[in-house]
Amino acid sequence: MPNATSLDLLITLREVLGEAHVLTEGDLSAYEQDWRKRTRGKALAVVRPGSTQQVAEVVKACAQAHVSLVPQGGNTGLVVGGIPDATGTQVLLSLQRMNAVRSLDADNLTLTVEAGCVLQHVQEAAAQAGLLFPLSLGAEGSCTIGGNLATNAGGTQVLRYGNARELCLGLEVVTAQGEVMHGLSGLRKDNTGYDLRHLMIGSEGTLGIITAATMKLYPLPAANLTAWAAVPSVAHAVRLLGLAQQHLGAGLTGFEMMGQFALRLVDKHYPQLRVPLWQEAPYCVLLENSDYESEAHARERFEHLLEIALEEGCVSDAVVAESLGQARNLWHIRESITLAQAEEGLNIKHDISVPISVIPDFVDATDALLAREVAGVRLVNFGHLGDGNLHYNVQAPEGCDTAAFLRDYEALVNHLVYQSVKRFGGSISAEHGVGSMKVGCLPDYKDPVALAMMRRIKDALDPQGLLNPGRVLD
Ligand code: FAD
Ligand code: 2HG
Ligand code: ZN
Repeated sequence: MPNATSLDLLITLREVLGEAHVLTEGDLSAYEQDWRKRTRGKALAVVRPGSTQQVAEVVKACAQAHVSLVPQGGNTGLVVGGIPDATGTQVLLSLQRMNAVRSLDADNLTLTVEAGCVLQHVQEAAAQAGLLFPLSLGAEGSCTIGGNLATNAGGTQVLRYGNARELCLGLEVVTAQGEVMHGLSGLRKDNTGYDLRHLMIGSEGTLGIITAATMKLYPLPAANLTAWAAVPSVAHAVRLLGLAQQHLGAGLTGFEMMGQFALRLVDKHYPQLRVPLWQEAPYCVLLENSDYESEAHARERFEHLLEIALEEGCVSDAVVAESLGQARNLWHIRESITLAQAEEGLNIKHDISVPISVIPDFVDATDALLAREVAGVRLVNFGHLGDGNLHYNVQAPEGCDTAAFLRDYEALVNHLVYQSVKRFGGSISAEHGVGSMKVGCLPDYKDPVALAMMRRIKDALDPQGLLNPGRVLD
């Protein structure tokens, strides 16, 4: 039951946004439940501002009432960072109505979009101008550019174009005090002090609310070549990566590795996708080359690489996509692993990174450790090998009660995997962020001085602790 202050706040929010955009009743599960259906929160209200000015007024009203705010884009985050907690006291601020493309500057190769713009629409706006916006991930049909920046999303083209961070030139941000920071610069060089853009990117809604961004565009490549290769081991996949880098140079755009069990789940739940070669090898690799030279020349080089890899034995078999449609199907298979895992049941996710050179040893050691400590565990190992970033995921033993498995084993599995990551010099989160799922164990794996600096930054920018409390820092 909202108290008097909350009721006053709701009145103010309705004055600012209009009745229709302050939701307190009906089915709010799209905003209150996380994508993995692991947690359900309860908001005091879901507010849907339509402009930066409205966001600023909402933040000011909440700050005055000492009510905390949770920013949300497409709600596809995987670490329970963008839904309200269960208290019914937080305001869920959805950016979805702020979805305009503000401008495109073809000469400057930049695009300025509002935070709630769906990633796929950003890609389409670039394509309509004959340009490329390269950020690409499985959730692109519903995640937003604001969410991508708030989580510093990676995806499948990081090898060549970098994370969301590398693609961002400027931000417009509403601060915890409700001021607007106007930083929508299309400048590639600007050394006038601290780069606050980089503080906001990856801050998961805890330092400010991103309302718009200026992003980099690229010329469209003339040729894209995609291959799917069966490899005898993780070590062979790493060797193939080295060969691909040597032969394709900067043209190597994506390099994804997928374990046999991950592909078996796709085959089981989506047989119509016809997963190639998955029964032939413990791992498959999906690699892409994009080039500005002619298709024929690029294809010659790509096929030469695969011949060498076959000769050297680091590939046992391979198929090359003959058309854009075939290439899209191969990527679709890769991007269906997350959904196939969800179909199979609740699971434990990891988005760890280790130096590429130690990935084979990391996988061998961690596979053995988990097999010994958690009988029957099924490993769904796949991810962005080219970036040293694996989704070293864990599915409950066949036929067991998944909720009971998570209750009894999730903490142990996380501990074993994270300790292994630490031994191999890695990070416990390379992609999805900390959210509320990893907040408790961050102090065990983050440098204490860095963590203390993070706390001081949070205190300085959000002294009331109103922006997404309990996420990233507890
Ligand atoms: P939300 O889920 O709404 O929010 C995520 C976080 O950002 C929350 O902490 C939220 O408070 C904050 N936030 C959202 N918008 C704003 C804003 N405007 N200002 C400040 N804070 C904000 N991630 C990857 O990195 N790589 C992948 O390849 C990848 N693949 C995925 C595939 C699937 C099928 C799914 C479901 C998720 C995947 N993700 C991946 C995870 C996820 O991080 C991304 O989907 C995306 O970046 C989240 O965007 P969103 O708009 O849905 O954000
Ligand atoms: C991907 O790379 C995403 O497909 C999701 O980051 C990973 O489901 C996952 O664990
Ligand atoms: Zn990923």
